[in-house]
Amino acid sequence: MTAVTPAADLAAAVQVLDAAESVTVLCHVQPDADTVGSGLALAQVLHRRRVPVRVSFAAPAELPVSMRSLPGAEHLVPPDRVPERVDLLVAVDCGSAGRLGALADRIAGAATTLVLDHHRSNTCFGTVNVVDPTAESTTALLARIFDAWGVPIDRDIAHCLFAGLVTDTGSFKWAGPGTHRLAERLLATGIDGAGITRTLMDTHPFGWLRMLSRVLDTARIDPAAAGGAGLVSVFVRREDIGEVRSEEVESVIDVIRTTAEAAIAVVFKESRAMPEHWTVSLRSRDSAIGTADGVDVAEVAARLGGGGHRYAAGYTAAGVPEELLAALITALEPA
Ligand SMILES: [Mn+2]
Repeated sequence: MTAVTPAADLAAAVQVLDAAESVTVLCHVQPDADTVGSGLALAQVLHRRRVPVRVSFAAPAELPVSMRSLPGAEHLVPPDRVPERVDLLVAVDCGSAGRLGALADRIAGAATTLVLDHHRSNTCFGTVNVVDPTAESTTALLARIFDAWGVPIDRDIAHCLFAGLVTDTGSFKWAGPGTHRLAERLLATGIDGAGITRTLMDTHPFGWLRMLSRVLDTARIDPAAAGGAGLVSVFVRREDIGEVRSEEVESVIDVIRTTAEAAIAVVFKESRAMPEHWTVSLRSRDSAIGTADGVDVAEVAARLGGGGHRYAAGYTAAGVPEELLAALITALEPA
């Protein structure tokens, strides 16, 4: 059966958006194409309705290069241009207030906070929370909200929505009933789906190959981890990153998680600015097709202070590699 967002949730979102006199949309730190696509799609809709709107994210300072061709980028402002007091604040694709980074303090100064998200671990930190874990992406949830609102989805908005859909489904590898129907509808507006996908997911500078070879050389496997499910792990240290973009670092997990001998994959990514501070990406796979009985990494990440989805989650940590790996292996032990 096709997943459906409860009509009451959609109506609640529409009511808040429709009543807003000005809107500040916040994306999560280290933004991906789902949070930025959601932010820019919503900004374009509001702008056309003559509602003043700005979109921002706390870090890094620049929008990742792969997302710069997304329509609506003119609505982006640096975080220091987000005032202390705002009318309606909309957080897109953020499972918790912490995902807003330094902009999380703007919630206190917002008349209303609307949370639009699809992370199962969402803490519902808004005044109004529309959280649908059955949505493939936050942009898919937005498509449902736009429909409930009577907003037409044209080519520019479809481009942003498709960006989130194609990336969060891993190029439609994790598609569910209805996913392709939404993709078909977005493609029918005339967007270049192959071009958008290539720009966002399949384009890396030559330096990526060198970075990969250094990093992959350090990969290790722990077959006994997670009660025998197996863990493959990699550390991306500051000196490995060199000049490559954040997109290149984020792509490492997609190579690691293909390891046959491990049901769980982890990549520890060291901060460029702060030595021994790491963001951690966790992936789990179904143990068999259609069984959905793989390890729930959202639960594991939550135990370590993070969150996410059943098969893709993350957290942050500080320390030396051996300690971080040991802490994760402990957290992976079956209860
Ligand atoms: Mn997402």
